[in-house]
Amino acid sequence: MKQNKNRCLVIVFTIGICAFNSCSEDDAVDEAIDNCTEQIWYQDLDQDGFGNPNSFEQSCTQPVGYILNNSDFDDNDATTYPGAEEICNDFIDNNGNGEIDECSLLNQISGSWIDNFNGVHTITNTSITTSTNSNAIYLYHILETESNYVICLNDLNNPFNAGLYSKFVFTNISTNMFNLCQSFYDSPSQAFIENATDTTNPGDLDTGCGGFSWSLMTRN
Ligand SMILES: [Ca+2]
Ligand SMILES: [Ca+2]
Ligand SMILES: [Ca+2]
Ligand SMILES: [Ca+2]
Repeated sequence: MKQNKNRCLVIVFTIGICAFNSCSEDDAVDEAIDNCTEQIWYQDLDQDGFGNPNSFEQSCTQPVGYILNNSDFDDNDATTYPGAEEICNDFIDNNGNGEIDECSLLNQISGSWIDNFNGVHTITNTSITTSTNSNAIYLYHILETESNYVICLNDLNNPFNAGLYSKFVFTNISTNMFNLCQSFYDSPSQAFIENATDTTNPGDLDTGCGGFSWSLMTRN
């Protein structure tokens, strides 16, 4: 914590001495006193625009590195402040709501990914598009999102199983990779998948996807 300097009090003290000594203050000092409105300025060490409530100075003018805001709860990390976007998988409570990495599934897996067979997968909030290494393109419309899977309607133009329903299960999600298993691909309805037993096994990446291996997806 920095020790504050009360500049106004210094000026007043100086004037007091001058009055005692019958000296006269010039107009500039009088004006400085009149215009001095002190404020409390808070240090913003990480420069995220939010100040440290425990480190402040009182001054008429803004000290370098100090701001009026005092709501930063970690002034050594520019990714943390009230209202910050929660960054997934960094093990930090970025927005200070008491929850660490509270990210939705789609928040974590949105983007472009490439699988271990060179297929490219583009995931948005509403769809999964997969282009295989044989250039076939599959589009799946996301109908339901849970913590580790989505249920989709297969697009009517898909090369196979058009208009039927799929389930994609995700595991080992990190910033730059995850494992994926399409555990259902030709189901007659969304309800059918919801009521069916999913036999995927995230503990067995080699054969835990219906006897096949889970796809390893890395950020494209
Ligand atoms: Ca700050
Ligand atoms: Ca901060
Ligand atoms: Ca949080
Ligand atoms: Ca976080």
